[in-house]
Amino acid sequence: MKFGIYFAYWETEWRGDYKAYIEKAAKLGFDVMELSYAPMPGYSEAYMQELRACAKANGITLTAGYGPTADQNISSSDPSVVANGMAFFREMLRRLEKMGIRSIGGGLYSYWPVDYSKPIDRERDRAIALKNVRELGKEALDRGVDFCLECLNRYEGYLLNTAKEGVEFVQEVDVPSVKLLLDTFHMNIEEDSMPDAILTAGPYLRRLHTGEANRRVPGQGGLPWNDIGRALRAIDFQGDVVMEPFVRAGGTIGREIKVWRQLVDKVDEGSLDHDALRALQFSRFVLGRQ
Ligand SMILES: [Mn+2]
Repeated sequence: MKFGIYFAYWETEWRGDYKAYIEKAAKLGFDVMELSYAPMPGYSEAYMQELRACAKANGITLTAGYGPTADQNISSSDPSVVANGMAFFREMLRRLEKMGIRSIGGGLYSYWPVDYSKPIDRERDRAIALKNVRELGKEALDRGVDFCLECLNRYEGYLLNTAKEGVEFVQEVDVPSVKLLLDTFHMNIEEDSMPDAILTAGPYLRRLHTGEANRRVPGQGGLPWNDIGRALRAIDFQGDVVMEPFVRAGGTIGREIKVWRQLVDKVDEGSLDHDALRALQFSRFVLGRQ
């Protein structure tokens, strides 16, 4: 089990000084730094190499997350939207390989946040997503990238809400690079039992996002972390446990994640770093027993 954190914890926009975050992750003792893919289409080839070298020099594994926009939706019934999305993802896979990022996760099979003012045709969209995820999964396999489908709560997604639905989908896709990303925040809304969901995901689980029910850092709320840890050890989880706390209101992140109030007393960098370090120590002990 490797332990990481999502850079967005410190930010209110989906971008930042990624080299500084890699150095911060190393300094705090993390194994993994998760970055948003959002700014990466604009990176030069030279900068992508620099990012890769920076991670290597700091002993940090990079992972990436992304929420496709409505015009990148590969489950759309509009073929021109799908064509745009497929081209976007092909370029993404090329860039990830270049940066040495071996794992991309999120609601990659749909778009985010979903506009629920429009009608939803779940079966139709699922079939379209299945075909296109399979095609991209083969390309991801060639690039050495794992394509991790995140199961999202009902308010943020409608195709994969539970681990069981995720496993059924991934089994139908049947390409080894296509795996699952579970997130304790979403599981807390959708699953009967978090440990059972982890056992259900079993070998398909590649990444686990962690955070309390209100998205504070692990250890500052009431989720069943001991049971979650037992389940991870029962499936011999070798993937990445990435905490994904959101505690700051404001900006695009505050609006899209719906953080309407500051969830901690202090959000200065030192206080956030301190909470992250405590949560890392808690996670290594309770989940990884290291
Ligand atoms: Mn997540």
